[in-house]
Amino acid sequence: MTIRAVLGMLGADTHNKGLRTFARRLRDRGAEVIYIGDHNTPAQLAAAAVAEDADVVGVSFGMASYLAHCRNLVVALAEVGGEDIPVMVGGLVHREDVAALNAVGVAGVFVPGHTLDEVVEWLEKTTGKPLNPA
Ligand code: B12
Repeated sequence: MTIRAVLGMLGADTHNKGLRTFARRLRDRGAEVIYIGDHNTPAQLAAAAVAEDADVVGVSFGMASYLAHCRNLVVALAEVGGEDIPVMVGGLVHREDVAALNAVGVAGVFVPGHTLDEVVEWLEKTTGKPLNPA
């Protein structure tokens, strides 16, 4: 079984082009991608991740509101029994905020310049699953 990723935008940030592009690329590498669109609350995204039996949940930001949203997402996941589902974040994330994001419980932070190969390597290591099972 391959990696199942639930992806969605949080809050008012509609810079979804990056996440839609990432979703397609991840799908083309063999992942099962469930893309739930814009304007989600952390609770909605957490509920989708648990309902879809996700191996990872991914969010993307074009605006600098990611720290509060990510903190709330990690809390929301714990509230619905999804505390073991790792959170990854990408988009326009500043390198100097990586430590703060890790501190609120984000497992994978990908800043501009990270390659898809690096994300795939992280995903396989973090979930313990191969993207292209034989
Ligand atoms: C296109 C764009 C828009 C479009 C968005 C269209 C859409 N549907 O996405 C529109 C015109 C709607 C828009 C609106 C606004 N925008 Co705008 N926008 C941009 C712009 C020019 C490009 C962003 C983009 O699409 N890049 C292309 C994608 C493919 O790249 P990417 O996001 O980096 O994604 C790649 C990787 O990062 C990675 N990735 C992405 N997500 C994820 C997630 C995970 C988990 C992983 C692993 C990887 C990953 O994979 C992707 C593919 O390689 C940027 C400037 C810039 N050059 O970045 C400004 C920018 C993001 N916008 C900005 C602003 C201010 C706004 C507005 C507030 C403007 C206004 N006053 O109305 C509004 C806000 C709208 C809202 N509510 O969100 C600012 C944000 C500043 C900040 N960070 O605080 C920027 C940086 C411009 C600037 N220099 O000021 N915008």
